[in-house]
Amino acid sequence: MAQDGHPTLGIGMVGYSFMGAAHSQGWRTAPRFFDLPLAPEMRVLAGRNADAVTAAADRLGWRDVETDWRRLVARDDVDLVDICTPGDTHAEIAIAALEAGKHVLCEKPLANTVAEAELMVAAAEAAAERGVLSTVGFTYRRVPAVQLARQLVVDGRIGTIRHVRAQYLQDWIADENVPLSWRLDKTKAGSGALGDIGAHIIDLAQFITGESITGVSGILETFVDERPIATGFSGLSGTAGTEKGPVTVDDAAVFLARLTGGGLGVFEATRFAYGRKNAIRLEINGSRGSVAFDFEDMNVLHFFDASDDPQVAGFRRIVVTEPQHAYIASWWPAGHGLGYEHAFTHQAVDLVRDVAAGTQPTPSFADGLAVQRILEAVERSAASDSDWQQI
Ligand code: SOE
Repeated sequence: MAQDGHPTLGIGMVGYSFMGAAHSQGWRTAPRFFDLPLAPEMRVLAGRNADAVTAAADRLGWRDVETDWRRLVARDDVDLVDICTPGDTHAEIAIAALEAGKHVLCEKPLANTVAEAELMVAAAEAAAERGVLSTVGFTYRRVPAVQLARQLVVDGRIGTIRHVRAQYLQDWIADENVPLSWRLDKTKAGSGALGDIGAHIIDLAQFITGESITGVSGILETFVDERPIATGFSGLSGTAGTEKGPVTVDDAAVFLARLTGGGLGVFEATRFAYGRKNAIRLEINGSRGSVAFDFEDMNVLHFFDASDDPQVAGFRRIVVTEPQHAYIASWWPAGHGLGYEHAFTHQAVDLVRDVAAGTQPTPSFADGLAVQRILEAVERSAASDSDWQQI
Protein backbone atom coordinates (compact mmCIF):
# COMPACT_ATOMS: atom_id res chain seq x y z
CA MET A 1 0.00 0.00 0.00
CA ALA A 2 1.32 3.45 -0.87
CA GLN A 3 1.04 6.43 1.50
CA ASP A 4 -2.06 7.62 -0.37
CA GLY A 5 -3.79 4.31 0.38
CA HIS A 6 -3.63 2.97 -3.18
CA PRO A 7 -2.08 -0.46 -3.79
CA THR A 8 1.34 -0.15 -5.38
CA LEU A 9 2.72 -1.25 -8.76
CA GLY A 10 6.43 -2.02 -8.55
CA ILE A 11 8.33 -0.84 -11.60
CA GLY A 12 11.68 -2.21 -12.74
CA MET A 13 13.42 -0.52 -15.63
CA VAL A 14 16.23 -1.86 -17.81
CA GLY A 15 18.45 0.83 -19.40
CA TYR A 16 18.91 4.42 -18.33
CA SER A 17 20.11 6.49 -21.26
CA PHE A 18 17.94 8.98 -23.19
CA MET A 19 14.80 6.81 -23.23
CA GLY A 20 15.41 5.59 -19.68
CA ALA A 21 15.51 9.19 -18.48
CA ALA A 22 12.32 10.02 -20.37
CA HIS A 23 10.50 6.98 -18.97
CA SER A 24 11.74 7.76 -15.45
CA GLN A 25 10.29 11.23 -15.76
CA GLY A 26 7.00 9.65 -16.81
CA TRP A 27 6.83 7.21 -13.87
CA ARG A 28 7.85 9.91 -11.38
CA THR A 29 5.31 12.46 -12.57
CA ALA A 30 2.29 10.25 -13.37
CA PRO A 31 1.02 9.80 -9.79
CA ARG A 32 1.74 13.44 -8.93
CA PHE A 33 -0.53 14.91 -11.62
CA PHE A 34 -3.03 12.13 -12.36
CA ASP A 35 -5.41 10.29 -10.07
CA LEU A 36 -4.31 6.67 -10.46
CA PRO A 37 -5.86 3.46 -9.11
CA LEU A 38 -2.38 2.03 -8.40
CA ALA A 39 0.65 3.91 -7.12
CA PRO A 40 3.64 3.20 -9.40
CA GLU A 41 6.84 2.88 -7.38
CA MET A 42 10.21 3.19 -9.10
CA ARG A 43 11.81 0.22 -7.37
CA VAL A 44 14.72 -1.14 -9.42
CA LEU A 45 16.94 0.06 -12.26
CA ALA A 46 19.15 -2.42 -14.15
CA GLY A 47 22.35 -1.72 -16.07
CA ARG A 48 25.60 -3.64 -16.54
CA ASN A 49 27.99 -1.12 -14.99
CA ALA A 50 27.51 -0.92 -11.21
CA ASP A 51 28.85 2.63 -10.78
CA ALA A 52 26.98 4.01 -13.77
CA VAL A 53 23.66 2.38 -12.90
CA THR A 54 23.93 3.53 -9.29
CA ALA A 55 24.60 7.11 -10.39
CA ALA A 56 21.68 6.91 -12.85
CA ALA A 57 19.35 5.52 -10.18
CA ASP A 58 20.22 8.41 -7.84
CA ARG A 59 19.73 10.98 -10.58
CA LEU A 60 16.50 9.53 -11.99
CA GLY A 61 14.85 8.49 -8.74
CA TRP A 62 15.14 4.68 -8.58
CA ARG A 63 15.33 3.04 -5.16
CA ASP A 64 17.58 0.07 -5.92
CA VAL A 65 19.82 -1.28 -8.70
CA GLU A 66 20.71 -4.59 -10.33
CA THR A 67 23.62 -5.22 -12.69
CA ASP A 68 21.86 -8.09 -14.46
CA TRP A 69 18.37 -7.62 -15.92
CA ARG A 70 17.62 -11.28 -15.14
CA ARG A 71 17.79 -10.52 -11.43
CA LEU A 72 15.45 -7.56 -11.91
CA VAL A 73 12.95 -9.76 -13.75
CA ALA A 74 13.12 -12.37 -10.97
CA ARG A 75 12.40 -9.92 -8.12
CA ASP A 76 9.13 -10.23 -6.22
CA ASP A 77 8.89 -6.47 -5.76
CA VAL A 78 8.81 -5.88 -9.54
CA ASP A 79 5.34 -6.10 -11.13
CA LEU A 80 6.13 -4.36 -14.42
CA VAL A 81 9.31 -4.36 -16.49
CA ASP A 82 10.03 -1.26 -18.58
CA ILE A 83 12.55 -2.01 -21.37
CA CYS A 84 14.62 0.99 -22.49
CA THR A 85 17.55 -0.84 -24.08
CA PRO A 86 18.69 -1.09 -27.71
CA GLY A 87 16.47 -3.26 -29.93
CA ASP A 88 18.74 -6.33 -29.99
CA THR A 89 17.82 -7.11 -26.36
CA HIS A 90 14.07 -6.40 -26.47
CA ALA A 91 12.90 -9.90 -27.37
CA GLU A 92 14.97 -11.73 -24.75
CA ILE A 93 14.08 -9.38 -21.89
CA ALA A 94 10.40 -9.01 -22.81
CA ILE A 95 9.81 -12.75 -23.21
CA ALA A 96 11.61 -13.54 -19.92
CA ALA A 97 9.61 -10.85 -18.10
CA LEU A 98 6.27 -12.01 -19.51
CA GLU A 99 7.06 -15.62 -18.63
CA ALA A 100 7.91 -14.47 -15.09
CA GLY A 101 4.44 -12.91 -14.87
CA LYS A 102 5.55 -9.26 -15.17
CA HIS A 103 3.67 -6.71 -17.26
CA VAL A 104 5.91 -5.21 -19.95
CA LEU A 105 6.40 -1.80 -21.53
CA CYS A 106 8.92 -2.15 -24.36
CA GLU A 107 10.52 0.74 -26.24
CA LYS A 108 10.01 0.96 -30.00
CA PRO A 109 10.62 -0.49 -32.47
CA LEU A 110 9.34 -3.65 -30.82
CA ALA A 111 12.28 -5.73 -32.07
CA ASN A 112 15.00 -5.79 -34.70
CA THR A 113 13.32 -8.39 -36.91
CA VAL A 114 9.86 -9.70 -37.72
CA ALA A 115 10.92 -13.13 -36.43
CA GLU A 116 11.77 -11.69 -32.98
CA ALA A 117 8.60 -9.62 -32.92
CA GLU A 118 6.53 -12.74 -33.70
CA LEU A 119 8.07 -14.54 -30.71
CA MET A 120 7.28 -11.51 -28.55
CA VAL A 121 3.66 -11.48 -29.71
CA ALA A 122 3.32 -15.20 -28.97
CA ALA A 123 4.71 -14.62 -25.46
CA ALA A 124 2.42 -11.61 -24.98
CA GLU A 125 -0.66 -13.56 -26.04
CA ALA A 126 0.18 -16.45 -23.72
CA ALA A 127 0.82 -14.02 -20.87
CA ALA A 128 -2.43 -12.13 -21.52
CA GLU A 129 -4.33 -15.33 -20.76
CA ARG A 130 -2.80 -15.16 -17.29
CA GLY A 131 -3.71 -11.46 -16.93
CA VAL A 132 -0.16 -10.27 -17.73
CA LEU A 133 -0.20 -7.24 -20.06
CA SER A 134 2.21 -5.73 -22.56
CA THR A 135 2.58 -2.61 -24.67
CA VAL A 136 5.09 -0.95 -26.98
CA GLY A 137 6.30 2.63 -26.52
CA PHE A 138 4.95 4.48 -29.53
CA THR A 139 4.70 7.43 -27.20
CA TYR A 140 3.77 10.16 -29.69
CA ARG A 141 0.25 8.70 -29.84
CA ARG A 142 -0.17 10.31 -26.44
CA VAL A 143 0.44 13.89 -27.55
CA PRO A 144 -2.93 15.67 -27.08
CA ALA A 145 -2.89 17.15 -30.61
CA VAL A 146 -2.36 13.65 -32.05
CA GLN A 147 -5.27 12.40 -29.96
CA LEU A 148 -7.42 15.20 -31.36
CA ALA A 149 -6.42 14.30 -34.93
CA ARG A 150 -7.50 10.71 -34.24
CA GLN A 151 -10.78 11.94 -32.73
CA LEU A 152 -11.56 14.09 -35.78
CA VAL A 153 -11.02 11.04 -38.02
CA VAL A 154 -13.21 8.84 -35.78
CA ASP A 155 -15.93 11.51 -35.82
CA GLY A 156 -15.85 11.51 -39.62
CA ARG A 157 -14.76 15.16 -39.79
CA ILE A 158 -12.23 14.56 -42.57
CA GLY A 159 -14.15 11.73 -44.29
CA THR A 160 -12.52 8.97 -46.32
CA ILE A 161 -8.74 9.07 -46.15
CA ARG A 162 -7.15 9.98 -49.50
CA HIS A 163 -3.58 10.97 -48.59
CA VAL A 164 -1.14 10.52 -45.74
CA ARG A 165 1.99 12.65 -45.96
CA ALA A 166 4.32 11.72 -43.12
CA GLN A 167 7.81 12.91 -42.34
CA TYR A 168 10.13 12.43 -39.40
CA LEU A 169 13.05 14.83 -39.83
CA GLN A 170 16.09 15.13 -37.55
CA ASP A 171 19.63 16.40 -38.12
CA TRP A 172 21.69 15.00 -35.24
CA ILE A 173 24.05 13.00 -37.48
CA ALA A 174 24.05 15.33 -40.51
CA ASP A 175 27.61 16.33 -39.55
CA GLU A 176 29.81 13.47 -40.75
CA ASN A 177 32.05 13.83 -37.71
CA VAL A 178 29.29 12.83 -35.31
CA PRO A 179 30.65 9.54 -33.91
CA LEU A 180 29.20 6.08 -34.18
CA SER A 181 26.65 5.00 -31.61
CA TRP A 182 24.48 1.91 -31.21
CA ARG A 183 21.78 3.60 -33.29
CA LEU A 184 24.15 3.36 -36.30
CA ASP A 185 24.94 -0.32 -35.73
CA LYS A 186 22.59 -2.77 -37.47
CA THR A 187 23.31 -5.58 -35.02
CA LYS A 188 22.06 -3.39 -32.17
CA ALA A 189 19.42 -1.17 -33.80
CA GLY A 190 18.08 -3.40 -36.59
CA SER A 191 17.95 -0.48 -39.01
CA GLY A 192 18.69 3.24 -39.01
CA ALA A 193 16.35 6.16 -39.58
CA LEU A 194 13.83 3.65 -40.90
CA GLY A 195 13.29 1.75 -37.63
CA ASP A 196 14.28 4.46 -35.18
CA ILE A 197 12.05 7.27 -36.41
CA GLY A 198 10.26 5.87 -39.48
CA ALA A 199 8.60 3.39 -37.09
CA HIS A 200 6.98 6.33 -35.27
CA ILE A 201 5.38 7.84 -38.38
CA ILE A 202 4.19 4.43 -39.55
CA ASP A 203 2.52 3.92 -36.18
CA LEU A 204 1.11 7.45 -36.09
CA ALA A 205 -0.29 7.20 -39.62
CA GLN A 206 -2.02 3.90 -38.82
CA PHE A 207 -3.20 5.16 -35.42
CA ILE A 208 -4.69 8.43 -36.67
CA THR A 209 -6.34 6.96 -39.77
CA GLY A 210 -7.38 3.71 -38.07
CA GLU A 211 -6.22 1.96 -41.24
CA SER A 212 -3.34 -0.37 -42.10
CA ILE A 213 -0.60 -0.05 -44.67
CA THR A 214 -1.09 -2.85 -47.21
CA GLY A 215 1.98 -2.43 -49.44
CA VAL A 216 5.10 -0.32 -49.85
CA SER A 217 7.80 0.69 -52.30
CA GLY A 218 10.88 2.28 -50.82
CA ILE A 219 14.49 3.34 -51.03
CA LEU A 220 17.13 3.65 -48.31
CA GLU A 221 20.40 5.55 -48.35
CA THR A 222 23.49 5.74 -46.18
CA PHE A 223 25.17 9.07 -46.94
CA VAL A 224 28.11 8.69 -44.56
CA ASP A 225 29.30 5.11 -44.38
CA GLU A 226 32.23 5.59 -41.97
CA ARG A 227 32.41 7.64 -38.78
CA PRO A 228 34.72 8.18 -35.82
CA ILE A 229 34.41 5.61 -33.07
CA ALA A 230 33.07 7.27 -29.91
CA THR A 231 35.12 7.47 -26.75
CA GLY A 232 32.10 8.38 -24.64
CA PHE A 233 28.38 8.77 -25.12
CA SER A 234 25.52 10.50 -23.37
CA GLY A 235 22.05 10.47 -24.86
CA LEU A 236 22.44 11.24 -28.56
CA SER A 237 25.81 13.04 -28.31
CA GLY A 238 29.21 11.43 -28.20
CA THR A 239 32.89 12.32 -28.15
CA ALA A 240 34.68 11.36 -31.38
CA GLY A 241 37.87 9.30 -31.15
CA THR A 242 40.54 9.19 -33.87
CA GLU A 243 39.69 5.73 -35.26
CA LYS A 244 36.85 5.17 -37.67
CA GLY A 245 34.28 2.39 -38.02
CA PRO A 246 31.49 1.53 -40.47
CA VAL A 247 27.91 2.79 -40.35
CA THR A 248 25.82 -0.31 -41.00
CA VAL A 249 22.33 1.20 -41.17
CA ASP A 250 20.39 3.59 -43.41
CA ASP A 251 20.70 7.33 -42.82
CA ALA A 252 17.43 8.03 -44.61
CA ALA A 253 14.35 6.12 -45.75
CA VAL A 254 11.70 7.18 -48.24
CA PHE A 255 8.71 5.07 -49.23
CA LEU A 256 5.29 5.06 -50.85
CA ALA A 257 2.40 3.14 -49.32
CA ARG A 258 -1.18 2.08 -49.91
CA LEU A 259 -3.76 2.02 -47.12
CA THR A 260 -6.65 -0.36 -46.50
CA GLY A 261 -9.23 2.34 -47.28
CA GLY A 262 -7.73 3.10 -50.71
CA GLY A 263 -5.62 6.08 -49.66
CA LEU A 264 -2.00 6.76 -50.66
CA GLY A 265 0.90 7.40 -48.32
CA VAL A 266 4.26 9.14 -48.73
CA PHE A 267 6.74 8.61 -45.90
CA GLU A 268 10.17 10.12 -45.26
CA ALA A 269 12.49 9.48 -42.30
CA THR A 270 15.91 11.11 -42.14
CA ARG A 271 18.55 12.28 -39.70
CA PHE A 272 20.09 14.52 -42.36
CA ALA A 273 17.52 17.34 -42.51
CA TYR A 274 19.67 20.22 -41.22
CA GLY A 275 17.61 22.60 -39.12
CA ARG A 276 14.89 20.04 -38.38
CA LYS A 277 15.44 18.74 -34.86
CA ASN A 278 12.44 16.56 -34.13
CA ALA A 279 9.99 17.46 -36.87
CA ILE A 280 7.28 14.79 -36.95
CA ARG A 281 4.96 16.07 -39.61
CA LEU A 282 1.73 14.46 -40.64
CA GLU A 283 -0.81 15.82 -43.04
CA ILE A 284 -3.85 13.71 -43.76
CA ASN A 285 -6.31 14.70 -46.48
CA GLY A 286 -9.76 13.14 -46.56
CA SER A 287 -12.94 13.51 -48.60
CA ARG A 288 -14.31 16.12 -46.16
CA GLY A 289 -11.23 17.88 -44.82
CA SER A 290 -7.64 17.66 -43.63
CA VAL A 291 -5.60 17.58 -40.45
CA ALA A 292 -1.95 18.61 -40.13
CA PHE A 293 0.48 18.26 -37.22
CA ASP A 294 4.12 19.14 -36.62
CA PHE A 295 5.78 18.02 -33.39
CA GLU A 296 7.99 21.13 -33.45
CA ASP A 297 4.74 23.00 -32.69
CA MET A 298 3.28 20.13 -30.68
CA ASN A 299 0.49 21.96 -28.89
CA VAL A 300 -1.18 22.82 -32.19
CA LEU A 301 -3.34 20.87 -34.66
CA HIS A 302 -4.36 22.34 -38.01
CA PHE A 303 -7.82 21.33 -39.25
CA PHE A 304 -9.47 22.19 -42.58
CA ASP A 305 -13.21 21.58 -42.89
CA ALA A 306 -14.30 21.40 -46.55
CA SER A 307 -17.89 22.20 -45.57
CA ASP A 308 -16.93 25.68 -44.36
CA ASP A 309 -18.14 28.71 -46.35
CA PRO A 310 -15.43 29.02 -49.07
CA GLN A 311 -15.19 32.76 -48.40
CA VAL A 312 -13.81 32.13 -44.94
CA ALA A 313 -12.55 28.55 -45.22
CA GLY A 314 -8.96 27.87 -44.27
CA PHE A 315 -6.88 25.73 -41.95
CA ARG A 316 -7.92 26.39 -38.33
CA ARG A 317 -4.99 26.57 -35.96
CA ILE A 318 -6.33 24.74 -32.91
CA VAL A 319 -4.28 25.26 -29.76
CA VAL A 320 -4.73 21.89 -28.07
CA THR A 321 -4.49 23.03 -24.45
CA GLU A 322 -8.12 23.12 -23.32
CA PRO A 323 -9.30 20.90 -20.46
CA GLN A 324 -11.61 19.18 -22.99
CA HIS A 325 -8.54 17.89 -24.86
CA ALA A 326 -7.01 14.52 -23.96
CA TYR A 327 -4.90 14.55 -20.77
CA ILE A 328 -4.89 18.36 -20.46
CA ALA A 329 -7.30 18.67 -17.50
CA SER A 330 -4.63 17.17 -15.23
CA TRP A 331 -2.00 19.74 -16.26
CA TRP A 332 -1.97 23.51 -16.67
CA PRO A 333 -4.58 26.17 -17.44
CA ALA A 334 -5.45 26.64 -21.14
CA GLY A 335 -2.63 27.99 -23.27
CA HIS A 336 0.22 26.94 -20.98
CA GLY A 337 1.28 24.05 -23.21
CA LEU A 338 2.98 20.68 -22.86
CA GLY A 339 6.40 19.42 -23.98
CA TYR A 340 8.25 16.30 -25.11
CA GLU A 341 8.26 14.60 -21.70
CA HIS A 342 4.52 14.84 -21.08
CA ALA A 343 3.70 12.03 -23.51
CA PHE A 344 5.86 9.70 -21.38
CA THR A 345 3.78 10.61 -18.36
CA HIS A 346 0.61 9.90 -20.34
CA GLN A 347 2.08 6.55 -21.36
CA ALA A 348 2.68 5.66 -17.71
CA VAL A 349 -0.81 6.88 -16.72
CA ASP A 350 -2.58 4.86 -19.41
CA LEU A 351 -0.57 1.75 -18.62
CA VAL A 352 -1.20 1.93 -14.86
CA ARG A 353 -4.93 2.33 -15.52
CA ASP A 354 -4.96 -0.63 -17.92
CA VAL A 355 -3.07 -2.81 -15.45
CA ALA A 356 -5.51 -1.87 -12.68
CA ALA A 357 -8.50 -2.59 -14.92
CA GLY A 358 -6.94 -5.69 -16.51
CA THR A 359 -7.54 -4.27 -20.00
CA GLN A 360 -5.17 -4.72 -22.96
CA PRO A 361 -3.06 -1.56 -23.34
CA THR A 362 -2.54 0.01 -26.76
CA PRO A 363 -0.42 -0.13 -28.80
CA SER A 364 -0.12 -3.88 -28.23
CA PHE A 365 2.83 -6.07 -29.17
CA ALA A 366 0.70 -7.13 -32.16
CA ASP A 367 0.61 -3.46 -33.25
CA GLY A 368 4.40 -3.39 -32.82
CA LEU A 369 4.70 -6.50 -35.00
CA ALA A 370 2.53 -4.85 -37.68
CA VAL A 371 4.97 -1.92 -37.79
CA GLN A 372 7.89 -4.36 -37.90
CA ARG A 373 6.41 -6.07 -40.96
CA ILE A 374 6.22 -2.72 -42.74
CA LEU A 375 9.83 -1.86 -41.82
CA GLU A 376 11.00 -5.19 -43.20
CA ALA A 377 8.91 -4.77 -46.36
CA VAL A 378 10.53 -1.36 -46.97
CA GLU A 379 13.97 -2.97 -46.56
CA ARG A 380 13.02 -5.75 -49.00
CA SER A 381 11.72 -3.22 -51.46
CA ALA A 382 14.87 -1.09 -51.19
CA ALA A 383 17.04 -4.18 -51.74
CA SER A 384 15.14 -5.00 -54.93
CA ASP A 385 15.31 -1.47 -56.33
CA SER A 386 11.97 -0.32 -54.91
CA ASP A 387 9.86 -3.27 -56.09
CA TRP A 388 6.35 -3.18 -54.66
CA GLN A 389 6.06 -5.30 -51.50
CA GLN A 390 2.72 -6.50 -50.19
CA ILE A 391 2.53 -6.55 -46.40
C1 SOE B 1 16.67 9.35 -31.83
O1 SOE B 1 16.45 9.46 -33.18
C2 SOE B 1 15.37 9.41 -31.03
O2 SOE B 1 15.73 9.44 -29.69
C3 SOE B 1 14.47 8.19 -31.23
O3 SOE B 1 15.12 7.01 -30.83
C4 SOE B 1 13.19 8.37 -30.46
O4 SOE B 1 12.31 7.30 -30.68
C5 SOE B 1 12.55 9.68 -30.94
O5 SOE B 1 11.37 9.89 -30.24
C6 SOE B 1 13.47 10.83 -30.71
O6 SOE B 1 14.67 10.59 -31.38
